[in-house]
Amino acid sequence: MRVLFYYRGSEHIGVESIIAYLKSKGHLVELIFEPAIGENGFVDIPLIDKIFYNDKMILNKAIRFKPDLIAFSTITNLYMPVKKLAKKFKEVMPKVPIIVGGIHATSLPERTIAEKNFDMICLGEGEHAMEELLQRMREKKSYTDIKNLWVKDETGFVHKNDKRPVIRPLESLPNPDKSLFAKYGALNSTVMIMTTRGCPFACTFCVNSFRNQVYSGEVYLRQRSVQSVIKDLIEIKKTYNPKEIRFEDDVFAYNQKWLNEFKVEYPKHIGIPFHCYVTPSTAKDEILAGLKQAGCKSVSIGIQSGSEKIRTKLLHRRHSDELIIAAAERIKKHNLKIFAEYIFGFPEETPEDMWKSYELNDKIKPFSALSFIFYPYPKTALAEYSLKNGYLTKEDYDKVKDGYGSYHTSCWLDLPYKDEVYKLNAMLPIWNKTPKFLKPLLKAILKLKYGRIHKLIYLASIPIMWFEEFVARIKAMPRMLMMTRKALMNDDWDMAYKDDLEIKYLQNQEISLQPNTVIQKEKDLIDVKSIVKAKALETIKEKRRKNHFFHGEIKFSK
Ligand code: B12
Ligand code: SF4
Repeated sequence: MRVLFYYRGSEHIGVESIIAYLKSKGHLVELIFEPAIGENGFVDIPLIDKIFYNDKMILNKAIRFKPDLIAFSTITNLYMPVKKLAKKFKEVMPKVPIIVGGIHATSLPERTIAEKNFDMICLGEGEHAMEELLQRMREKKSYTDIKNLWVKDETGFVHKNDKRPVIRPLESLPNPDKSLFAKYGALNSTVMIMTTRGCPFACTFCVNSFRNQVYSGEVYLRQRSVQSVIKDLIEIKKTYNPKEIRFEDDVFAYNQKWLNEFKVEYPKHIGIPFHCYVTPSTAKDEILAGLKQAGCKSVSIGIQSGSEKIRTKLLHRRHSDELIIAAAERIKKHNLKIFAEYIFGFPEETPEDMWKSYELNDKIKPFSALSFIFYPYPKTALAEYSLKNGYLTKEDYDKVKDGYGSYHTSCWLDLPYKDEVYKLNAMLPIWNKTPKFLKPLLKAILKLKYGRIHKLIYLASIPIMWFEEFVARIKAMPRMLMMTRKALMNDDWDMAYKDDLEIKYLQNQEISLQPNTVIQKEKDLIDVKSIVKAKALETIKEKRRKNHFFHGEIKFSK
């Protein structure tokens, strides 16, 4: 079958994984990618992209590909452009079904499937559900009962199917296929990879607070074996020759045993400097020493708030100030650069709490401080808390659910100190780089009413946060735009592609009907073996669940 994916803004590891899986099952997959350089959450200048490519080129490419299925992936902040493009695709190809997956559809299934141009949505992992869907489409069978999918039928009724167990082991999937993103120039000198799915923690502002609860009967967190990661990286190194690797795992190398193997294998086979994420509680001496030995040059660490009260009571991050300061000292001792991340504008946060972030940052002295504004991502525990406690109006939550604004620019909560949120968010990166004797000047600017000067300082701070990365990205932009134009105008898919199985099926319909008949007959028999197997599996699952860090519903304490 012919599947056309759409994504914008950056490469997407989840989509790359589905692409690889579908290709391995013999489907023809194509991608339309938009760099959307002018709409990156900081600035909104779509003209930058329009000079190089436009919707007409996108639609023409889609029509030429003749897809059997159009597949969108979306996070909340991309929902609007996805909705708009789906409408255009439906206008020119009304018979081609459209499926939408990703964290947005997973968090807000009712709202997403209600959109008239979407025929199906996928909740959770897409590899197996997509393959089953294509298989059914290929065999001209009904596909309204596929697990993980919600499917609209001809009457408009939505079939809401159960969820599948999470994919385990992750090595049962092929390595993510980056080639379609690469032809659009979406990969630059830094290449991203993930070794896990999920996070051992469940901070209330993060998508994991909601996802861990949806999968509360089983452990969502899974890790690929070192062997499989290294094999993947060897290919990446050979094909894309990156200067740096970014491990995008929510928390990297929290598992000492895994790291002990990785720290030997990575330098032996890969040897490219890398960046990854740690938390104040996982940044232990032994872990950091392992990371350094492996070739790590820098780490991001989420501090989120300088106020211990906000961190522990509201964010469910059990990190005392001392623990954070000690973790930062250890990271520096191991000669790793620190990128510290903060969020301003939490419910209940006072200007004094916010100022504590500046004070704590002064103690940590990171290489770079990155700051964001709290964005109440749908269904996260803290978004729901904000709504319940009057910090977020229903109307504004609806705007968030449509993806308006960004965590760089929008404070959606009704806070008495909104200006302080904007000011303190805008100035932290510069504050971090300013020598002590100049800090009184910044303090004076912070005392001014929020205005242009703070916005200007924020814009100026973007390159300061990570200068090398900023320069690399700016340099990569023209190439990315040119490559996008070229990829949209040239068709390089396999023109001779024939769906062999579909042809076989059409010639001899019994091929796929036979197994069904057998299942029908066996239905009434009691299969003792499979009952025993299911029980054993349940016991293993329960044990895994008990050993996991996160055990159920989040309870907020005042
Ligand atoms: C890696 C990562 C990035 C990377 C790469 C992007 C990517 N998604 O690969 C970078 C650094 C570029 C990035 C950027 C941003 N990110 Co980000 N990112 C992540 C992270 C840590 C992992 C995503 C991932 O690859 N997971 C592993 C894959 C396998 O899972 P998956 O993406 O969910 O995909 C599976 C399913 O969702 C499903 N699926 C996905 N798409 C589709 C499509 C179809 C048709 C089907 C059937 C199924 C399906 O199948 C996939 C495979 O099983 C998540 C946090 C998290 N743990 O999920 C945040 C996260 C996705 N990011 C987030 C955000 C906000 C952003 C930014 C907007 C931040 C910013 N800078 O402004 C940008 C947006 C850039 C962009 N255009 O995508 C939010 C989104 C929240 C929300 N509700 O929308 C998350 C959830 C983090 C958070 N705050 O909680 N991100
Ligand atoms: S540690 Fe990071 S990724 Fe994990 S739940 Fe907390 S904020 Fe989310």
